[in-house]
Amino acid sequence: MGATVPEPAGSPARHSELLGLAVRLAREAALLASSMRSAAITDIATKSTRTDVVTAADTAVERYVGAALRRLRPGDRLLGEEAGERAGDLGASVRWILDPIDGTVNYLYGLPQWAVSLAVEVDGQVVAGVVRNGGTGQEWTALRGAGAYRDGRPIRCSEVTELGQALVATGFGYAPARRAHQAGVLAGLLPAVRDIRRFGSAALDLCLAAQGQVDAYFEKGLNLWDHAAGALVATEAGLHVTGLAGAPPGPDLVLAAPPAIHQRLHDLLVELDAAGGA
Ligand code: LIP
Repeated sequence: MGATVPEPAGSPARHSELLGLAVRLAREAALLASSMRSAAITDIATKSTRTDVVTAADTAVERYVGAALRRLRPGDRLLGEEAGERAGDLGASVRWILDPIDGTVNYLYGLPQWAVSLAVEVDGQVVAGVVRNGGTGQEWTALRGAGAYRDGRPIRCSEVTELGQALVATGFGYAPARRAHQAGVLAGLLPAVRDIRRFGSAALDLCLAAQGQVDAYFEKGLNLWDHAAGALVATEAGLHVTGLAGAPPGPDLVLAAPPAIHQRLHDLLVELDAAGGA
């Protein structure tokens, strides 16, 4: 029997294999975070501000996933929220993008709205992603071009056609000056939409939008690890996920909205300077 020829990194079969590993690691990571919460919340550090917290669980989860990937996928790259970029082999085509605990403040307060978010990028494009709510056990997955799922069942986004009927999720930065600007954006947005929701985890906000439990989501100031996996879930569920003026989602703005209202919501956010401020 001839030697098995490894699948090229870009093949759908390989993407599915990468998703399988991502799901396994996300489940193990969520269990680790849950198991150590009572201890983890006694060892808290802060980052950009006194309310931008990192717990021992954030660090432990990232170390766990990093060690597993070094063992199982030694040549791959890893970008993690706490440790930053870890180089892989020269020319490595696969990069893992991890937020060990997205919604850290919720985790700290015992609110069941925090997630392990793990995306897999091949040749610069996210092709697979998993978001696992560590508080509820709900799990969203997506493969590029193959749909979005929650707990293995297909999901689709909202079909809302009027901005005034849209329930819109958002989030805020940690710096007081940015929060003041974002409050001004909200003041302009509130009269134009059904209502606003703020749950505290970008990854989960994108998944809620993917399954139509909110109609749209936007936020300024996110890092790639906050939205890489959730944005794929949202895209595969039928949402337009963009940044400003056709740019890809990024630190200036992440906007996920159904096709029928995306442009109007985008233009209103531009008018309100949602990507501006400190
Ligand atoms: C969180 C984001 C959320 C944002 C929070 C915070 P973290 O990420 O997921 O959307 O509004 O301020 O940045 O810090 O919990 O990983």
